[in-house]
Formats: sequence, structure tokens, C-alpha cells
Amino acid sequence: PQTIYLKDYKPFGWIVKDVSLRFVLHPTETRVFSTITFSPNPDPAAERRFFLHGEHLKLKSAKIDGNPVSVDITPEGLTCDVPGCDFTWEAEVEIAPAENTALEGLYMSNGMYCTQCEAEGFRKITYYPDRPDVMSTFTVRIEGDEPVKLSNGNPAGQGDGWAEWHDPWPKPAYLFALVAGDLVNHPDRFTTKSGKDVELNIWVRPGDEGKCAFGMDALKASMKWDEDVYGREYDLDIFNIVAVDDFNMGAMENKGLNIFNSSCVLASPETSTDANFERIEAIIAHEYFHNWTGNRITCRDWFQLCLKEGLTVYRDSQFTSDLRSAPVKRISDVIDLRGRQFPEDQGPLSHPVRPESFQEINNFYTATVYEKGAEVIGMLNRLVGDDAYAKALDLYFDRHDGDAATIEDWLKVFEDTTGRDLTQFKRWYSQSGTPRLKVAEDWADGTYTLTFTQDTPPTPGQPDKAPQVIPIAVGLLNPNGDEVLPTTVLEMTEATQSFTFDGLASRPVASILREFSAPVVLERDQSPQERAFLLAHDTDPFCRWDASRELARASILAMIRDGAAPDTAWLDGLERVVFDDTLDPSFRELMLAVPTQSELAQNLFEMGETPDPDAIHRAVETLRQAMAERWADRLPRLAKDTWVTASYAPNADQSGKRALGAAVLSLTTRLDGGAAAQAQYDAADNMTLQLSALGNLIRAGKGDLAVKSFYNQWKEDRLVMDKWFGLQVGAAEPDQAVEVARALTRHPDFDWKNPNRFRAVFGALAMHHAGFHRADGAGYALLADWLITLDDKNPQTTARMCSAFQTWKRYDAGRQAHARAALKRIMAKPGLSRDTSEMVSRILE
Ligand code: DPP
Ligand code: ZN
Repeated sequence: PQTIYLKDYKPFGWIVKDVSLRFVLHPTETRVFSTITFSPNPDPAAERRFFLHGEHLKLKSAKIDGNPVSVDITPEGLTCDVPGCDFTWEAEVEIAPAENTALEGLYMSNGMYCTQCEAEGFRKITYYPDRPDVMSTFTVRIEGDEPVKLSNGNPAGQGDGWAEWHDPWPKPAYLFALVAGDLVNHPDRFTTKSGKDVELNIWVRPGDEGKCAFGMDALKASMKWDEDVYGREYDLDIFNIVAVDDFNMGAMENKGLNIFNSSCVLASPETSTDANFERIEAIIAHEYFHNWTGNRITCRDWFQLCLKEGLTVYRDSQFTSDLRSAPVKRISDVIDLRGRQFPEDQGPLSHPVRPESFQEINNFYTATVYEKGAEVIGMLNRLVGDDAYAKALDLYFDRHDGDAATIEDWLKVFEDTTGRDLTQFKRWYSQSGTPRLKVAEDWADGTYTLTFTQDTPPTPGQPDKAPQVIPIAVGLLNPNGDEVLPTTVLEMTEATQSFTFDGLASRPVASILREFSAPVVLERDQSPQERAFLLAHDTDPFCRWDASRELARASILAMIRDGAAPDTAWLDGLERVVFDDTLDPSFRELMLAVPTQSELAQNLFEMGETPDPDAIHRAVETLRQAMAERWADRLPRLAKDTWVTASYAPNADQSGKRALGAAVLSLTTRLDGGAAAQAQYDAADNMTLQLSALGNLIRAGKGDLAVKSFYNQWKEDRLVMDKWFGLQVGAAEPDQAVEVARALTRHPDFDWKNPNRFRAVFGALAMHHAGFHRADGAGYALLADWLITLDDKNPQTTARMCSAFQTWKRYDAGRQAHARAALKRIMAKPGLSRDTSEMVSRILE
């Protein structure tokens, strides 16, 4: 396969002035008529070859200025001779949406036509310069019997069997969308700050109308928030969202017509958990925010993906922090970053936030581009301050509205606003790997000195790293626990750098990397007493939580290595937080959680040891059991405090209580054999309570009846059934997870071509650390079998699931041999997709 490089970028040789499309819909013979006006691009740097992307298209006719032309067709597209002046291209192609199982381009889901064009799906619809820097206005006519026919922009007329749409905002083809089917809408309206009335709709399959209200409220809240916080107003007469059951990703920000995986928009208390509600709210916001950061200002090329994704993730995290709890959101984001992005950045798939080469761009919709991309913007905001950040963003929108922009453009607005030189900061975009930050402390004559050393280990293709700019937020506490230095941002630019603090009456305790001010691994040799002190006194909720996390980690590692007992000093400190009812229940729930088994494996690996998944599992089980026994007398009271008497609402307050309640139930179940879980299961009137009860019943070995009754209650609801599939794998014993997953693949409702269902089973297996990394390799083999099967139908989802193997070199020789064999087996599959082949070869390297 061909590798594409950032350094080879050249503008397209023509400007597309207008696009007109006509679709005559048919499941296997959809005809697409395109009329495109091209004008030579005066840019001397532009490439001169007239090449239109096109894949799996049956070309029926092609004309230039009304005259038939002969074209050279390859599997990737076509070329032909064109005039040196403006001209009109007309083509007719035929495609088969019902046969499109890759879910890219125009495809069918439950009888409904829908599209996914990011990143390179439009070329499966018609011949086109399918690259984000080619922007144009679109007029779309859809012909078919489907009662609802939607596209981007504003409605431009409709009649019997047809509908027309016009999008006045120039856009790249990846933002094109079309939907047609038997759909019903949940309507609403929004008045923008300048008084423009906008029609809003969430379109769903009949029967799902009752699951739209929450998403609609989230949409209106997002529209208002983007006006209030970023000054961004909506720019069309209508905004449509459509829920689709078969979808590779979470959702897509097509201009004026967002298409969502139904799991990321449909919600009701009976069928969705609190976590689902929060995620839906965030994704609706994310896609809506893309209207400005992604659509009005798009990316010049796919290497710049983080330009829109990092910024939009950053914006949606600000939104969630504003609507819910900022500290809880921050801690949750760090858990996610350490759980998903750090392993990526420290393993064979490591790549810069702005990659410099790829074979298949779909493989770069990663935690690094999205989540580390957002962290980089958070650092920039912290370094320049909120006022300058706001000014820089205003300048960005002013200067680049309508552009296909780059990271250079983005950084320039900050340089122009603040006068800073961001040359060194830019390394965050080009250097891969997670910097390690070591701290040394010194105290002499009333002066306290912190000396930091940064070092980024080599990553694929990048043996040597230069120092990066690291904003280190620090606070100092005196021995009474009073803050003597409020949060201060130290700006580290050297490989080693010291910062001194004078005029202190006594040696302080430093709270370092407050709010997790940079995506680094902090290596701090700190005494357990000092960590316990921070757990008790730190005014920064993140550092307080992290102090406990470090103590938990140290305790579990000592249990694994030396068979030590759980650290009672830590548990004493933790107890004071968990049972402190003046603290936010969701913060207490985060405190109660211990590091994930995968994270512990990573820690051991970093210390030069070979992690044993079974030993890690046993240690965590022993610790959880010790927590349950230690607090046996106090758990019932704590459980009662989490009861919600008001009617169900998925807000931060109620969901925090239920989350703490679920954490308590999991401890209680270790003591009562599932009695409390059964009672909760029987009484549950919402999915959050029902599902946590079911999980605990399964873990207690008492789940058989509940698993059956849950199935009978929910078998008609695909999204709930995804939970049913996933939970059984996730809650299985380590030596059973593979068998449970295998048995579920034989269940009549295991529709493996549906990405949500496939991920429900295999995502849960991959997340089951001890289950997936079973010593005999059965987990690796089962996943490999299914990836080989799925690759024929859906390369994108297959490739993404391959990342389950990215940590394989952490483990012992036996496991490594099994993993290598599984990966080689995938690699050897005849006709392996470019997507999967790129992923597996990178992982194997
Ligand atoms: N651009 C999309 C998103 O992140 C990708 N699915 O919102
Ligand atoms: Zn996005």
C-alpha cells in the first residue's frame, strides 16, 4: 500500500465553484448524476494533473461542457484531458448502497439510506476531488419513494417523490450527507442571539420518538453555550440530526445534517444509563461545535485532523465542565487519557498529534489526535491565559472563516495575539510519545527549590526527542495543610530546570501538576506520608485524587510483588474522603475506584517487570475484598445516602449519587452474596440501577435468572441488548471471559455486521484485562478469528479493534508468542484491507 506524506502536500489544480447532485435512489442501482464547475487554480504550487477520486463506481457517462470525454479509470479514480479554462464536468455513476457493508459512502441501515463521508467516503458516491481543501457550494436533489429525504443546508423545494436542498456554505465533500427513509422527527426551535429562528429536528425510526427529548435539550444547550462562550452563532435555517443503527463511529458533523450512531443520541431513563446520558450530551455538543471548528474552518489536509478534533474535544470538555462538575470532568478525562492515549503513545502505534504520514487515514482517528490534541490546546490556554485565549480564538474565526487551515495557521493566531514565539510549543504537534517528568526537591534557608527533568522515550520513527514546553501548575501547602502558594503555572522549557520559592516559614509540601496541567507521566519519589497528607489536604481536587491513586497503585504493586497486605494507612485516608458527606458523591466515587488492571500492567512494564495479568487480577480482588470487609458496618448507611427520592433526572447531582451507590453495591455484593443487588434489580425503575445490579449479580455468580429476565424484557431494544452482550463478557471471571464471548457470538441476536454489537462483545473482551490476556492465548485467537471474518465486510471497524493488541509486548514470552501468532494469522489473510494491514503491521513491528 502507498504511504502519503504531509511534506508532499500540493493544492488541487482546480477550484470547484459549484456542485449539483441528483440521486435516483435504489438499493442496488442508485444513480448519481453530478454537475461540477471547475476553474483553473491560479496558485503556481498547485498540481496540474486532473484526477478525480472514485472507488467502486460504475461510470455510465462522462461529459465536459456537454461533450462525451474518454477517461482513464483506475481502482482509485480517473483522469482525463480537460480544457485550460473554466469547464463543466457531468457524470452519471451507479452504486449499490444495499451492498455497502463497509458503511462508508452511501449505504443502507435498516432500510434507510444514509452516508458517512469522512474521511474519504465521498469518492464511493461519485467522481470528485475528495480532499478537504476543495470546498464548494452544493445543491442536491433526491428522488425516491422514501417519505423523508434530507441533505445539507436549507430545504430548496419538494414534491411527489423528490426533495431538493441547497447548502450556501462552501464545504469539502467529507461534510456531504444524505438520508432517506421512513423516519419520524422530534421537532423544536431555537432563536439565535441575533434573532434568527432555526428549525431543529431529531429524526429517528418510528418507535424511537420517546428517546429524543434529552438529545434535543443538549442541542439547544450547546447552541446557547457556543454563543455565550465562543460568540459562535448557527448559520442555517435548519439543523437536523439523524439516528442510525449501523455506524462505524460515534457521530458525524455533516453541515446542517449531523448523523449519529443511535447509541450516541437516543436516550430514555428506562433504557440508558447516567453515563450514556452524559456521553450523549457531550457528543451532541461536540458535533454541533464542529459547525465552526471543522466546518466553517476546516482542515487543509488530513494530517491537520487535530486542528478540528483537538479543538472540538477541548470545547466539548469545557461545555461538560460548565454544565456539570469541572473537577469530576477533569479527573474522568485524565482516567481516559491514561487508559487509552498513554498506551497508544507508549506502544507501537505511537504517532504525533499531527502525523506526518499514513496509509489509511481512518486509522488516525485516535486518542492521540483527539484527546492529546485537546490536551495540547488546554496547555496553550493555560500558558497564554483565558483572556488571550479568547482573543486568539476571535482572531482565528475572523481570519480563517471559510478556509481549509493548518496547525501553522492555528498557532499563528496565538503568536499574533500574544507576541509569543510558539516554535518550541509546536513540538507538541510533531513529537510523539509521553514525556516523563522527574521532580527533585530541595529545602535550605527558607528557600524551597523544585528541579524538574523531562525526557521522552523513543517512539517509532523518532529516536531522539527535544525538550518541550511544559506548563506545570504547582501549589504549596504548609505542614498544617494551609495553602501558602496558590496554584501557579511554571513554564518549563529546558531539559532540566529549577524553580525557587522564597520566604517560606517551613518546608512546604508541593502539590504538582495541578488539574493535570500537561499530558506527562509525573515521576515523583514521594513518601507515603506526604501522599497521605495531600490526600487529606490538597485543595486541588485532581491532585487529591491522584495522591490516592498513587497510594493505591503502590499498595497493589506491593501486594503483587511481596504478597503484602493492603496499605491500611492509605485506606484510613481514603475512608475520610469516601465517608465525608460534605463532598460531591461523584468525586467520592472516583476516589473509591482503583487503577485499572491494564494501567497496573503498564506500570509494571515501565518498571522493567513483566506483568502477570492473573496476579494483577488477584491483587485487585484481594484489595476490593479488604475494602468491603473493612467498611462492612458503614456501607449500608453510605448506600442509603445515595438513594434518590426525586423522579429520575440524568443530572450531575443525581448521577453522582447513583455512581457512588453503584460503587458501594459492588463492595456490598462481596459480603452479602448478591442479596442487595437482587433487591436493587427487582426494584430498579431506571437502566442505571438495573444494569449495575445485573453486573453485580453476575459477578456474585447469581446472575442466571436476571440475565434471562433482562433479555426477555429488552430483546426488542438494540441499544439495551448491546449492554446485555457487553456486560456478560465484562463481568465474567478471567478464565471464563473468552468462553462467554464465544457463546455470545453464537447467540441468534449476535449481528456481527452491526458495529455496535460487534464492539459490545469484542470491545468488552479486549477491556477484560485478565480475560483477554489469558496465558493460553485463547483471547487473542478468538479476537483474531473474528477480525479476519469482519475485515471482508467492514475494514474500518476491524482496523480499529486491532488496537486491542497494541500492548502485546508488555507480556511474557508465552503470551507474546500467542499474540504474535494471532497477528500473523490476520496479516496472512488473503485480500486483507489496507486499513487492517496498516494497523497489524505497525503493531507487529
Ligand atoms: N468527525 C467525527 C467526529 O469526531 C468523526 N466521526 O466528530
Ligand atoms: Zn469530532
